[in-house]
Amino acid sequence: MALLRRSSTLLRPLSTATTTTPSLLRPFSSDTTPITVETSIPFTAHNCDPPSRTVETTTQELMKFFRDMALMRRMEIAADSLYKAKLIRGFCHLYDGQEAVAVGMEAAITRKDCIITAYRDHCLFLGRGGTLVEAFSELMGRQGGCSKGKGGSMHFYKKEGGFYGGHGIVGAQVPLGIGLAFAQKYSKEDHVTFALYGDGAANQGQLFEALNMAALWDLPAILVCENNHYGMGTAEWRAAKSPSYYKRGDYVPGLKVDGMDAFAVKQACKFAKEHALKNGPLILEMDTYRYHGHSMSDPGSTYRTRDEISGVRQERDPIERIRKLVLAHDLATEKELKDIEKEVRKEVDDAIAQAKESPMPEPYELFTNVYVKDFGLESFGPDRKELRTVLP
Ligand SMILES: Cc1ncc(C[n+]2csc(CCOP(=O)(O)OP(=O)(O)O)c2C)c(N)n1
Ligand SMILES: [Mg+2]
Repeated sequence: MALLRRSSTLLRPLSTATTTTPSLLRPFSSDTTPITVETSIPFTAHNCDPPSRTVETTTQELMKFFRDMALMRRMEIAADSLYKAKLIRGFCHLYDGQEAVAVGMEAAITRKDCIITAYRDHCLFLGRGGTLVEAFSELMGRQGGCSKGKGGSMHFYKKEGGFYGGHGIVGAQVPLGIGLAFAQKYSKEDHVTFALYGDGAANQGQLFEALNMAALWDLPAILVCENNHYGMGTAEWRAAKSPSYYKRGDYVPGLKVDGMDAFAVKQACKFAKEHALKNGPLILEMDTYRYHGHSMSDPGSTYRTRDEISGVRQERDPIERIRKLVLAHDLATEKELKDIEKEVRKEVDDAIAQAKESPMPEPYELFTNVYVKDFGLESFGPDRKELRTVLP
């Protein structure tokens, strides 16, 4: 009963996606005429004034949001099938439902800004400019993967795109993210780091220790709590005395954001970047939801009701929100949107076919990139014949 009572707040009508400027039918790929949209609900702020609900966009951006999220969704559904076909092994955590966080954040920042996250990392990698072929190759443990097939689902990485992983130890990416923000400040760069973590990680001590240092040194760090309301099978209210994660920084300001609304995410991230560069850290709590279970070994239906999942799909789905906006503005027809989804499906299928052609890593790769070269310890050679250890 308690689960049902608490989770009913997850539902919020998609119909609240209102628009304020009328528009005409336009070719969507390049139309940059300004359109104004309003976020689903107002932001709730802690220790700061919230940004406006009114967000500037264009046809081009709306269509990009639709396409990018449709691509991410399709990639995750395909990963589910590949896992069941045993072409992906090991851990695999899917992001479908949470796509608006990835696309909204990207729309507000540049690739010079850093993102670091936990193991639910496939879609964030795509957002940072990673390709589908690199993603599927990594998932299937192939050489063509973004981590040369040696990391798998939890360890996607793209340094040149400002993406620092992909981490399997819950919460450990947050202090690393604060380190990235320290480096940005130290190098006098005008860039920030977004360190993402889940509601399950939000109660860990290391998070508060890192936040304290970030606040002491006014580091350009944004802590993004992706609150999908469950840490594995544990509902947030069973794990946190205060699940108002945007307030948990106490002296650090925070903002609660509808993480199912890409425009709310964009607005919040823009606000957070400006704030962090001027004043230091900030917490963004993204109210979001994952449709899949925690990982591929969790059917995801024992600790929550099917009605809850289908209710969120119907009322708050991030892709459907954009579809509704596009149709309300007559920016594209239903058929054109369906065609985009078809195109995306083909793109995913082609990428999988290409990834399957990529060979498995060579055995000697087992020991490369494990230790920093010439820094204490160096090991290589799977037959151990060449094993060499250098102590400092
Ligand atoms: C230090 C540590 N403890 C426990 C685990 C096992 N574990 C993996 S994910 C997870 C739950 C995390 O939930 P949350 O932070 O809400 O992220 P979500 O999976 O919902 O995105 C746990 C306990 C781990 N990987 N690392
Ligand atoms: Mg969670």
